[in-house]
Amino acid sequence: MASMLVNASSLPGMPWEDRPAALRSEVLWRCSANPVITRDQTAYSNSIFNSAVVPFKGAYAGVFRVDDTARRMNIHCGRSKDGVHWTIEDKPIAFAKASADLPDSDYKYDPRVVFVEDRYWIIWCNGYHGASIGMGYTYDFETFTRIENPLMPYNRNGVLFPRKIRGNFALLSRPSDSGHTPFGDIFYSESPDMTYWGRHRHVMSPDTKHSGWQSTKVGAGPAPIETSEGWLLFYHGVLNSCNGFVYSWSAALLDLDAPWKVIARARPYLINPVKDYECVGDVPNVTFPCAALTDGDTGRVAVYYGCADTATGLAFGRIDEIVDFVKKNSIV
Ligand code: BMA
Repeated sequence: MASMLVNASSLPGMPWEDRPAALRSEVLWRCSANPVITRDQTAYSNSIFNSAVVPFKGAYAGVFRVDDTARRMNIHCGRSKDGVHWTIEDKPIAFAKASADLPDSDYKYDPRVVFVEDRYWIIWCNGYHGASIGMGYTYDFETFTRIENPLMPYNRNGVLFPRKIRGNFALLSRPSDSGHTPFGDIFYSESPDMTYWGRHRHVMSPDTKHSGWQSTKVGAGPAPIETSEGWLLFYHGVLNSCNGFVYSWSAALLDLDAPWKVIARARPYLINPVKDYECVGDVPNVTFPCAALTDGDTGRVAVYYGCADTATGLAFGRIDEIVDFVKKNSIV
């Protein structure tokens, strides 16, 4: 039986293009309008990439990584009617602090947005004595509240699951160093209250044996997508070439009740930097997924990914075909 989305809403108007006939064997294909978000779309932006979007009130809202022309990293709110054309605010999000003694952020980047229970949670890489994970929420994309950093430095790629697991909020993250981190495994943690995190479990390491593209480090991308075959996790993998890091991405399936158990994990990448806008920019050869939209009726998925740390692209696919690809090409 074909794999199906579970707990997925209908999203008939989500961004979509059919697979071009010339790309018969590609599991994911790029939007013809890529990059859909360009570097100078706000007044003072140097680049807009590695950003997160969600369906919101019949349209779309998002939190965008915007590096400004002083090369300060911050996150901005944006809105779109169709998920492709975006209006992004010129100023960064002004978070209210949930408690007066919450330390300031030195910077914010690589946001994810995930609706869990009653609100939209925002997770980002937060500057606090180096790279750390930051956390906040909004109900309406008008006012935003920041809560305690869930984990100690150094860490990046914090990604929430869209529902509680074993009665707890569940988070993926990737402990790191404070520089460009030549290593990186994905870990899983749980919290009863979004403040105290524990029950840490290892999920996956880089793979040096079967697939070069993910041989240096791996990190979770968009929020895991619930399917009948397990949590579908898009994740990025990094290869260390003679010219520096190359960021590609692919997918894995995690156990629904014990998501630290990897059921299947693809050997080949799904998207690798090949287009000009993925290979040329502030950091060449980077594709970095941070958000996905799905339609529960058709099984369509649209993934937003950063391109060369400069702009944002969209790729399309079908959940059943992606799950099949991961299972047929699994290294687990
Ligand atoms: C990572 C993060 C990402 C970035 C990537 C490639 O460490 O900084 O934001 O896309 O490097 O430069």
